[in-house]
This record gives sequence, C-alpha cells and structure tokens, in this order.
Amino acid sequence: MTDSTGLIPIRDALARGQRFLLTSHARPDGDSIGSQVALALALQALGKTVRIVNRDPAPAPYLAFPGVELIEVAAAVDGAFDAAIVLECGELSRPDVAGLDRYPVVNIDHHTGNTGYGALNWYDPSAAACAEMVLDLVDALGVPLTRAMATGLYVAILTDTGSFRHANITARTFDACRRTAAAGVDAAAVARQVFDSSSVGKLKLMGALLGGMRLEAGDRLAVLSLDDEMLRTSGATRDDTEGLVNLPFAAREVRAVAFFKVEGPDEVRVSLRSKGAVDVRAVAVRHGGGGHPNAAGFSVAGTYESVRGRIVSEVADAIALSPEP
Ligand SMILES: [Mn+2]
Repeated sequence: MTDSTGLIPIRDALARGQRFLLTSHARPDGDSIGSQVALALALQALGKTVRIVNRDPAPAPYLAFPGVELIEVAAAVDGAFDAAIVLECGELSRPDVAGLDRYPVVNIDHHTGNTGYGALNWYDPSAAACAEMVLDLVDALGVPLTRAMATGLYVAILTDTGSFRHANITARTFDACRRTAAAGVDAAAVARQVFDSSSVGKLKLMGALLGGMRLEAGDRLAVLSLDDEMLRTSGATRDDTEGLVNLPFAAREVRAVAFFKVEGPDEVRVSLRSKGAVDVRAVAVRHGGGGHPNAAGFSVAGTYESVRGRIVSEVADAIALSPEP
C-alpha cells in the first residue's frame, strides 16, 4: 500500500518555490544521502536553487557518487529559503541542525512514529526507503530521471533494505530499482563501491569484532562490542564500522544483533538489527532512539559493562516475543 496523500501539496509547494534547503538526519546513512542528492538534482533540473546541509559528512564510500559533493556540513543554517525539506527524519531534532524551524518545514519520511512536525507532511511507512517516496515526488514534478538522480535512489534502496534482506521490501521497491536501472545505474558497480571498497583495516576489524562476539539467548542473539583501541589495533576508522552490525546474520541461528560502540567514557551507541518479525525498534524507542522494526539504534549514558546486561536482556525478550520463523 502506497500512501501518497501528502504528495500533491508538497509537489505544488516545490513547484512554486525557488530556494530550498535540504537536510536529513545526523550520522547520515545511504538513504539519507541518496534521497537528498536525488531530490536536490531534480530541483536543480527545474532551475531551483538548492543547498544541502547536514550535521555530519557522508560516509567515505558514498563520496564517489554524483551529487554527494553538494552536501555541506554545518551545525546551523541561515539565509533565505522558501522551505526546509527534511528527509528521512521521524522528528525535527534528528538533523541536529539549528535554525530549521525558521522556515516552513516539508517533512518527507517513512519511519514509523513520525511526529508530523512539518508545515507539510508526507509520511509513508510502507516505503522500504525514503528514496521510494522521492522517486514518486520526482515523477510528480515532471522531472526526467537522470542517471545521477537514479544512482542516489539506488544507493538509498540498496542500503536501507539491508541489501534486499529487510521485511519492508515490496513490489514498489523493485519497480523503483527497475527505474534506476533503466536510467543507467550500474547496480553491480554501486554495490562494489558501497560494500567492497574499504580497507584491509576494515577486514582486520571484522576479525577482531567476530573474535570478541558473544552469543546469548541460545545463539539467537549476537553481541558485538567496539572501542577505539580495537580501531587502532586493526588500523580501521570509524567509517569502517558501517555495516559490520550485519556480520553475525551469516549464521542461520542468529535472529538479532546488538552492536555496542563505546563513544566516550560515559556514552555507548547501540545499533540493533533483526531478522523477520523480531522488533528491535521497540527496544530502541524505550531508550529514546528510533528506527525500523529490523534496524534501529540509540545512545545510552554509561559504560559498556554497565549498560550491556539490561539491553541484551531486552533484545532477548524481543526475540522471545516473536514467533520462530
Ligand atoms: Mn530510510
């Protein structure tokens, strides 16, 4: 089911306006980067002035894709814009960019629990990636899909579906991918660039992470932990940790993964992933985070040792609550 009730007013506002600010969530992922770039290029094709401002830079593998160079990194925005278009954000605090509330906000998102913070809101949790919505918007604006726009959309869908593994994939997802291929996207080259373009340091980090992996809940929950010392020893960077949360899913028994990244003496970032009906979003929401049923995250105050037990038991409960596949 596609919910497009919010689309038409947004199309009209974008067709009318001339100067737009685009943003998305801090610590951007493939969907936030790809969706922003695709929409920015489409608006430019209509002769609009566009700036993309994000709190954090794009992860290194994405810098190779067209349009990503348009992204500016800043903690605040000012200047004259007809609207601030916020993509991929359940709440207006997610971009962590000051000044957005000075503009009419256009909210385009697919996260369950979106708070409807915009002057215009289009919220469609049936979309596997925000990029599926952006494609509908590009079509509604009457902009021909270029290869550069399509590359952004494909990067977004490829990554936001966990390489076509998550439970949110529909026929619409493949329709969108078909459109991107028809526009000239080389799917194999994109996948190599996103997943297989990192360093030997990342490979060594994978070994260290899996070497320290603990299995809980009868091997159904894999627990990974990372600190700066492991990065240093393996010669990896923080960027290299992207996607490693999915490694334990190679085993059939593993139904959920909890990945603890020590961010400082009193802060731990927790990434949760799951297969099928195991809802890890509910755990993340309880800790002030968010995401999707199969992919969610949050930050928690404390040391790894102090927070680990409680979170592991909550994820184990989420596994116990869902039927065995
Ligand atoms: Mn997304």
